[in-house]
Amino acid sequence: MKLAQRDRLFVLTGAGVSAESGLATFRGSGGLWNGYRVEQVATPEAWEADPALVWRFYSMRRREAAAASPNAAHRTLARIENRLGDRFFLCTQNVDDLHERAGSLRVHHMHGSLFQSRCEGCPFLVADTACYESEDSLPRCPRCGSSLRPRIVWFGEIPLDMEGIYRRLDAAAALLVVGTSGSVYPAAGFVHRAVALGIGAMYIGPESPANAEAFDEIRLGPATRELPRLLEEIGAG
Ligand code: BV8
Repeated sequence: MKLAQRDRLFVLTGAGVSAESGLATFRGSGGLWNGYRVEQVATPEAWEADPALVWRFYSMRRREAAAASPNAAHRTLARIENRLGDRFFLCTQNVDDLHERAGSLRVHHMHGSLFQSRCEGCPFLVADTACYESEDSLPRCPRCGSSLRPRIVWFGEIPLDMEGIYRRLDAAAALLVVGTSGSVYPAAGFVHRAVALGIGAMYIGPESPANAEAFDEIRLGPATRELPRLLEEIGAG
């Protein structure tokens, strides 16, 4: 991947960049997500039907993410950002905070953030690391009394700041996609948008993604190996 002096880089990451930190990927666990089926827990319908179950699921994910550490993939992306500054933008599908804990500053969580909760009835939003494991401990909004939910974008909900994402993507000279199966939209469609605009697109991961045909280049391997190699190549060392 060649980046000229003023070129902007747009990076999209998925669950694969956190895999080597020990966090389960959706596909890796055979379509179950930490033992739950996605439609059981990551949809508004699931929340409507059983908020306690959904809070148990996200409480478990909070505990796992808090116990995990960033890996060399997260750290390498932070180094590339350090070198490129404002020419770098990281959009992640992940809801964990490992990119930030590795030093990334310019991170957008398009599917929300595990360590935030928001009110169902008003704009109240709060940083929240708590675990809610029993029916009678479900959190309520301190402002309006409505239920607090995980600040997560579920299936059927619109990802956060799509306008800002597309503005950044359209201004990039290169798109780097790392560790995502390319099965969830609209994230999986970013490469098609990029290529249609003449933006070069590279994928890094151990297996070809579902949208492989759209990429100019695919580097098969774990992100912790391939990203440091890319770092050398683009001279952001
Ligand atoms: C929406 C939060 C409308 C939950 C998540 C076409 C267009 C638009 C929408 C749709 C469409 N077709 C279908 C839809 C609807 C739906 C969808 O895409 N369904 C799929 C199942 C077909 N999309 C939606 O509902 C989205 N909303 O469309 O709104 C709209 C859109 C735009 C504008 C206006 C209106 C909302 C989707 C968000 C759902 N929430 N996350 C939570 O985390 O609890 S999605 C969730 O699943 C993740 O965030 C992630 O995005 C996805 C999992 O995917 P991956 O990250 O790719 O993980 P996966 O396990 O699949 O793959 C892991 C990869 O890592 C593998 O490839 C593996 O090889 C690789 N890997 C493993 N080890 C390593 C590695 N890579 C590197 N290194 C390693 N060591």
